[in-house]
Amino acid sequence: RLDSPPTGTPVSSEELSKHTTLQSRIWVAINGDVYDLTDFLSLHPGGAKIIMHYAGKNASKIFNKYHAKDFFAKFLTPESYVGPLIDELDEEPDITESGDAEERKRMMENKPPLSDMFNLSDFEYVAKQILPPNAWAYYSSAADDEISLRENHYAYHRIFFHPKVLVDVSEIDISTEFLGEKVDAPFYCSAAAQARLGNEDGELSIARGCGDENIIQMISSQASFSFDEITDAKPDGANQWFQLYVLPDREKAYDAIKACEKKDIKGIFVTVDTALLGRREKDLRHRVFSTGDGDDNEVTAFVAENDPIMAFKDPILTWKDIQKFKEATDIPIAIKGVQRLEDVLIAIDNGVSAVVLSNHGGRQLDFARSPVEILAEVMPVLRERGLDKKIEVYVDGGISRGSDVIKALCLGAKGVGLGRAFLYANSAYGEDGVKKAIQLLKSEMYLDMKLLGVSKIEDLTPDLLDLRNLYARPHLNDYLYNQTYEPLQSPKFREP
Ligand code: 173
Repeated sequence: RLDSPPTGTPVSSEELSKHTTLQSRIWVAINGDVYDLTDFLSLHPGGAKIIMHYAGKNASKIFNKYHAKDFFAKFLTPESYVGPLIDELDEEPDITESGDAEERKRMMENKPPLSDMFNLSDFEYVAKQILPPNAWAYYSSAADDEISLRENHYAYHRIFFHPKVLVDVSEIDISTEFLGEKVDAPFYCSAAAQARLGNEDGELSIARGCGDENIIQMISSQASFSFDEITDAKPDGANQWFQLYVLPDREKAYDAIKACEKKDIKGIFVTVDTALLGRREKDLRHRVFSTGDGDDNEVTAFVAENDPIMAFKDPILTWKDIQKFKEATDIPIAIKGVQRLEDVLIAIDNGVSAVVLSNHGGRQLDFARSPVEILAEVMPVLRERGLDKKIEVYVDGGISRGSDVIKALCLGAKGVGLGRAFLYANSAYGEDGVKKAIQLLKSEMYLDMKLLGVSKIEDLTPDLLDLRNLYARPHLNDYLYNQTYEPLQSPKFREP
């Protein structure tokens, strides 16, 4: 059951089945309770259509796959609780399920042992084979032509090293501090929604794996387990951050901040790049579902509505809100999704503790620049103005090697976040996979620091990098366009 108000009017399944239109209101049964989701339709990140599909029915199966039991408290108003369902009603099938489950099970049983994982891309490869198609589509997709997704990754390849020689590198220490907390390596698990799509234990096994390796887990606002379940899953002494999506109902944000205080969260990362969800077409194509009127040929895609009110996040979130959040708590407030120097300067003026230079893993505005490129622009200005100690600057997106982490740190980042890498490691191997992924990244860093002639994090400096090609962005293939483009023809010779 969800954490809902205790009272309400009992509802029969017959009564429930009458509420399938906007006029009669949209009622849905979830885990034995009935909710009026009419006002929530336009706020649902997965679109209104899927809710309409389950109107008047028992949606528990699909709901429980995507949402946690604190969903009611986090996203709905008390008025949306109708009451308990008084009779048994079969759960409707989950219409997002697709692909060959038997084949996936076989692949899962025969997957390579963890000892065969040599780098983070190996986890991605295995995850791609074993994930249900909808989960792979959701995790891997990015906005539009996925230019930013790929640019995030490739940008690191345009930076080379200037290693030092003949320095004592007998002891390497890659530990550092994030917002005042000791961490064993300068990277963290960034927030990503719906970890349970790929693994039954979802965010819980990520919490355990990160905690054991003393790496911070940033908990998603859209996690598939409740905030309490995830904070309770972390081992003693481990630290967590919280990623906050601010909804039009501001009270929910303050409730979340209070919950963070109770659970000793060490940083609140307000995400500011998501006034509307980006269009991730691989994902949208996979969300095609049967309308179920006995006609399986009729398929509809529930596309992120173009309707301006289809705003999951609040489009009028401003710096004033950030000030208020700061006043409401002693937990450090950070801004996630900053994409220009000017905004870093405003963040400093507003006294925020940290910014994450991020384009949301390429999932929001396509052609947003790669965070590492922005970092290279931002840090020299902060240093020149004596502001570089006033704020912690993090980057996320495109990181897959220890050398990527080192490059970002040389430029002046405090740390880097990885999102998909953790989803993939967790989907394929659970907690052990999460730990192995962290260990691989740590050991890559350890080795690369030795070869770079640097023994501790503070000694990673910009002079160790060759940045000459950083801005020489290569052309990234537009696959969709190229598939249909008909090349121009050269002049033809006459047949002899
Ligand atoms: O990137 C995402 O998919 C994301 O940020 C999100 C937002 C709302 C609900 C689920 C995921």
